[in-house]
Amino acid sequence: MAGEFGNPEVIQEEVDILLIGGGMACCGAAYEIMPWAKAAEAKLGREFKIKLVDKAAMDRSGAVAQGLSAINTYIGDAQDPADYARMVSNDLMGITRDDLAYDLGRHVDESVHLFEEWGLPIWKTDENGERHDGSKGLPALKDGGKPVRSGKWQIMINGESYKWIVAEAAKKAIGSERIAERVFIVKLVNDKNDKGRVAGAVGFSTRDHKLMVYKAKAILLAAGGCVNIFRPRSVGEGTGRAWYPVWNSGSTYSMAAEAGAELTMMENRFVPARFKDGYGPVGAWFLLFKSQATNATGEVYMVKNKELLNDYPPYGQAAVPASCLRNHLMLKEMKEGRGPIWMDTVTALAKLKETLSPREVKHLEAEAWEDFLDMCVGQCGIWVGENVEPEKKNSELMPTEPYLLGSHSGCCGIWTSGPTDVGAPTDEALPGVPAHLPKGWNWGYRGMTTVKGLFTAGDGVGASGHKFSSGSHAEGRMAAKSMVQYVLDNKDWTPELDTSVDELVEEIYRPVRTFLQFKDYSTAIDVNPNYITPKMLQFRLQKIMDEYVAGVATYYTTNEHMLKVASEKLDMLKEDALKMRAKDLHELLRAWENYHRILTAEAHMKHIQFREESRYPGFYYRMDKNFVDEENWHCFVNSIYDKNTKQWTVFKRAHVDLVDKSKLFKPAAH
Ligand code: SFD
Ligand code: AMP
Repeated sequence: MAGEFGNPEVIQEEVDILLIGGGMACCGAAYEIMPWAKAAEAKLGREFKIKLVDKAAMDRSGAVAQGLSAINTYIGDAQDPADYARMVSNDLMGITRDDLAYDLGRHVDESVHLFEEWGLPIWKTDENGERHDGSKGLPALKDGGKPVRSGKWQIMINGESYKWIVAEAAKKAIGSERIAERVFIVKLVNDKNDKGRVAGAVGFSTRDHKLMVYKAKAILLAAGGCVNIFRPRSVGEGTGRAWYPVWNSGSTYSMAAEAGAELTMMENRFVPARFKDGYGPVGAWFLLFKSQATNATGEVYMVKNKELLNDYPPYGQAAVPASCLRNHLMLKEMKEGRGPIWMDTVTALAKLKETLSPREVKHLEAEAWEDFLDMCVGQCGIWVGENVEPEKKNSELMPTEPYLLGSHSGCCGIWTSGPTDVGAPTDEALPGVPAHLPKGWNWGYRGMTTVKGLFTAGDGVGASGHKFSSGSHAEGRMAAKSMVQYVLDNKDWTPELDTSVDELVEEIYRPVRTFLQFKDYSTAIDVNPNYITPKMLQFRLQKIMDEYVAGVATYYTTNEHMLKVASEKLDMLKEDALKMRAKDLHELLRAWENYHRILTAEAHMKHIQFREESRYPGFYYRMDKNFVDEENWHCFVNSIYDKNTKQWTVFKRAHVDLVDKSKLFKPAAH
């Protein structure tokens, strides 16, 4: 029976593996999975069933929707995966999982080589050292072609169609019959007989009146990071603009938490320095164009304020200060009234003209625009609207509102099982698990969360970071392989949902029922004492987070008292969230996105409350504990949510360095 509004058709499907998301990580998983699944079929003696569901259309879904101008993680032959693990650790203030970073470092280049094979143009340097964009036809990276490095880890691409290219390969690999686009997953369902295991997921179509109930033996939850829990700088006429994609709504963290998965480092956030109002990324400007950022009077704050780096680990020794510390030095200028902050594009481009050939200069001037046209077209709109020619007029920089993510320069996410063959032997190993990683870092399947059968990748994997697009793809591939193994190891187990389908339908359609029940009570559809619109609820969440949990309103500051107020207000918001209305499928999507955002925001707040120090100055400050306390807080902060009691348990986990970090430090001055 075809569904109708308020009375959806219920579609039930049973698969071996469900992939939630169609972004970089799930595209990696989709590409990788088929050969392993085919091999598994021989052992199972039946078809291996796979389904990928994405809330949007894969060609342009997720963070890479608009494209990108650089691949930020390519190891190459001048560095090794241990160097990469060091860089990740340094940028995230010393608390990351070396096993995860190292493992990613040794696999990521293969994904980049595949992108090139699929048609992504990668910039190259020729035998004379001249740079060419991807159209020149120089040898492929895998055949010894030399990439144009913007920075030590980043390579330049012509990447407007990056996502399209990666999605095409993923779709071709698993086939369109295994893909459901525009299906929003609302929640995971645990197993009836084992609460610590995942057994399925439910969602709804954002186009048709259909509700989907999937049973699965293993699930990859890779639905991106979380945007729009803080009031954005862009309000009013600018509403909707953000740097990270607004459709990353915390589904990964909230659904994992509700299923009982242990989260890690949810106090971490990313506050990127960006071109003001258009949110244009700065990487190419700092690294490729060698531009500098200054205060209002032209002073370079990274030089002027460098003493501030001595207050925080590694106490001024890092060759490249962590992203949060770069913000910290910038914020001093802003807070003390020496803003605005300028990206000195004029000097940077003039200097490049002194050393490059005329052809390269022309190319770079075009790249100044193409950098944004490829990945953040709104920034070009701002430049055009404000008569900015970067070779003639500098642009303002601004730290943005906070975003939660685990794949870019942030490390919040889910605690996952590490690789099985990395790390020094330790006598702390679990019985039956090879002695190689600290206790609690590996339980057999790479990328599995602490919930059996639930895997994650990309923004979902916490305590690592700096994977970016390429690393997220690689991590999805690794998860695919171990999920197939997990299914094989559990071949006699059949998932059973712990909640009835009727109850699930009732819950998911509650905002629709609320609307239908009360819509005629008032004459103005948005004004009604019986319900709240998702848009208004989102404003409320953003106001709480902005004003009490260290958003832009307070220059990223908070304290224990403000957090207590936030906690009370979030509790009331959660009560009111049950009264959200959905007047159509679009609002139903918005309602459930909000629900995911609220739980993610709560996790963030609880973790900041628990960590009694300011580990990430420049990203947030607990003014009552405005220091880094290496003695007591050089540790992971992890949490588990209980969906029945709605309580969080937050706790410490020991941090262990597996890679020697001293190589990061500057040579001693003589
Ligand atoms: O310039 C549901 N990123 C950059 N990476 C680079 O390699 N180079 C760059 O240049 C980078 N920069 C950059 C980047 C991102 C953005 C937005 C800009 C600039 C402007 C970061 C990468 O893009 C990022 O690390 C990866 O994409 C992360 O991959 P992944 O797979 O973890 O997330 P995703 O790609 O966003 O995909 C999420 C998917 O989930 C879907 N989804 N589906 C079903 N149900 C739900 N409930 C769902 N919720 C979400 C989404 O539709 C999507 O398919 S720069 O700044 O440095
Ligand atoms: P962004 O455009 O800010 O997202 O940065 C892209 C890449 O460049 C990331 O790997 C950043 O860590 C790196 N990056 C950006 N700015 C700087 C900087 N000033 N110094 C060193 N690395 C940077």
